[in-house]
Amino acid sequence: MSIYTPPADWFKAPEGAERLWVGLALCWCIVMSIAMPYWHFYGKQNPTGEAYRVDPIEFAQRVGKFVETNKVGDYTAELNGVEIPVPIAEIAPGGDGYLLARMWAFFPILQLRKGQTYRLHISSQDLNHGFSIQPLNMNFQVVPGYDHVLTITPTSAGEFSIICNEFCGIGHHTMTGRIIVVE
Ligand SMILES: [Cu+2]
Repeated sequence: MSIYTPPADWFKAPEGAERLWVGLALCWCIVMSIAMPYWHFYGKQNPTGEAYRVDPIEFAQRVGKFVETNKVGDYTAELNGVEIPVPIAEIAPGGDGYLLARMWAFFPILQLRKGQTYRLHISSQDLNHGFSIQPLNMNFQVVPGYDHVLTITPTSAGEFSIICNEFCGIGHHTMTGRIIVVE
């Protein structure tokens, strides 16, 4: 209950400049509301992919097995002046490959062939990480307990960096990985 009764004519329809600005804002709201579904269907969006529940330890074991059977070499990564060998694993064309994200690295280095299609399983061993392939505009969340499956077909050869773009602690800025695409 108010302390006094407002006058009966308290509401006045906007007029003049106020009317113009409210009208402009309303038009823009309508444009943006149409743009959202439009961009969903016609914009170059990242695919949502598939996701399955997985136990983080079990996923790490699958990654280990994948690296054991598909290792083709070693890659020398450098961190703070220290050289660290990281295995390179090649995914069989049309097959399944595994990538593990953890504080603060991606494991292993993946090798792919241009024009072949792969199912790439990505998960995290500890906490939420990001999976962003540079310099492409691809960006995904990597959540522990979920096996995120991306169906990918590399269209150009070269070395691509993977960076984590979800802040994941003190070593976040060093969390990088690599995908090698060969002809
Ligand atoms: Cu991370």
